[in-house]
Amino acid sequence: MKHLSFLRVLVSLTLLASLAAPTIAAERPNILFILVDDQSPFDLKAYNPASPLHSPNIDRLAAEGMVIDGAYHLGSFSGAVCTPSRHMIMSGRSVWHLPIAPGAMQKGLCPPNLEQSTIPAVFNRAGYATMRTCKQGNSYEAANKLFTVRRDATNRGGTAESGSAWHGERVLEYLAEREQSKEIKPFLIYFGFSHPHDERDGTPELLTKYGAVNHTDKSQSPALHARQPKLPPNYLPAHPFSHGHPGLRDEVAVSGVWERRDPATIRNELGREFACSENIDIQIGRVLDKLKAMGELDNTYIVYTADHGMAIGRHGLQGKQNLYEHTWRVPLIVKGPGIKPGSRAQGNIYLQDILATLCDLTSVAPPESNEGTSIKPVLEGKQAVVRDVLYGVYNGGTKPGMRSVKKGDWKLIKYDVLDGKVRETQLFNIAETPNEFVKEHHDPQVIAQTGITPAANQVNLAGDPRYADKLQEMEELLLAEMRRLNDPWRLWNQPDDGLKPPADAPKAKGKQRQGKK
Ligand SMILES: [Ca+2]
Repeated sequence: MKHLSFLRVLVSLTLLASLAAPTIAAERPNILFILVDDQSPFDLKAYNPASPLHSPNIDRLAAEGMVIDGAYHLGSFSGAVCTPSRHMIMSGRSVWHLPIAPGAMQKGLCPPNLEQSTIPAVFNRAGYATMRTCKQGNSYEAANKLFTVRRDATNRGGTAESGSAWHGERVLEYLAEREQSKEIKPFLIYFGFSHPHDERDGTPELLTKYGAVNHTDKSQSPALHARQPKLPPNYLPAHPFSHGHPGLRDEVAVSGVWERRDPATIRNELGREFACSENIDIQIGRVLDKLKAMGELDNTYIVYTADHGMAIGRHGLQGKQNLYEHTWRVPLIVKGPGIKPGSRAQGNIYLQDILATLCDLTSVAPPESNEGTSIKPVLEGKQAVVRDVLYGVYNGGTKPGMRSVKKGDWKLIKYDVLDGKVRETQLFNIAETPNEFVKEHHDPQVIAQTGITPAANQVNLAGDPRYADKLQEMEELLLAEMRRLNDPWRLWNQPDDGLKPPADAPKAKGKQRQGKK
């Protein structure tokens, strides 16, 4: 008798356990990975409550999920910053270990056939239905073509057919097909947009909303309009010194801006950017509504991010080829099962952590070649950060280029460009100077334009003897990170470590047209 009742208890316990644990095969979560092209986190209300951008659907994702404050991309060795960034997202590998990194394959820093270990390959093998829509080009073609369903086109126009609505339609179409065919495989949808990357041709209604026009007259600035977004707080009419990439397309040739940095041009271009970003938000809303109607929304992890940030007038820069926070950082919002609504975390994550995270959230084994770290413990509120030190590079222009390192509130940026003609160091306390103000932001003429008067300590602290020890500590951290990540260059004040710069590194040219997309 005793034995029987023990068995009965055991059976009921087993039953209870099987009810409590999700039946993995039937309920594997879906993934909706949303990637926009060129967007600063500071454009979004989730990061900058003062932003006039109307993005109710992205705001709702933030309210129902987690906002990551410290999301970064490792950087680029090319003016086309999109390209390495998208390789890192797809493969989980760090910047100098990518198949396209200068010298990486020759030095054995990247395994062959890496595309077989990227997001679509991994999730196809795991039994997911994979679908992608995104821009074409400046991406990772070998990986892109592994999605089972692929609907790519570069759409940056101001109509439904030529703009972001086209990408939204492709996802809606795919979801409708799944309904029709009664597809039971969970999905991984890579929902990419071609905007707000220039040309930022918004729809007429949204351009009007932000007081902007699709300005095409290079000979003059567009008109100022009260509805245009205000100048960014760290606006400058010019960067204080050369960024080291002469003729860089994004800094001299973007239609509507060119080399102009006057307030009317910058405010109009921000209006265009916001018109494009709001259109993206509308498309996200349509897809979320459809997922809800299908009963799939609650079992879907939704990740919203960008391939890198963007300057548009901040620090007198226009493009994505710098390491200030507005450009080095990316927005990152994640919603899904087990993530506390309205939560925030510092995270200290890189875009290369996406693959490992998606694998962890779906109990799929990450590929051996993965170097990213799952941020699941952060998303579950168990951990604040996945790393303490962050490294960034931009050296698509003259070498060795720019480098940054960040730890806690402290950030160092170094510039070693134009054959030694520019050697600059910036040290910021980001908690005290989140806008990375430099002495030019204290100029009364700039203050008159932005309406922002920086405090006396809100400045580059690299030359301040009170911070000499901190500067030394950050310099050492940067060198350690460069060594750890196999950065093939060294800066003027670092040991050369016996390195020879990669043979295939492009030489600085007078007029480069890199970074087209
Ligand atoms: Ca981009």
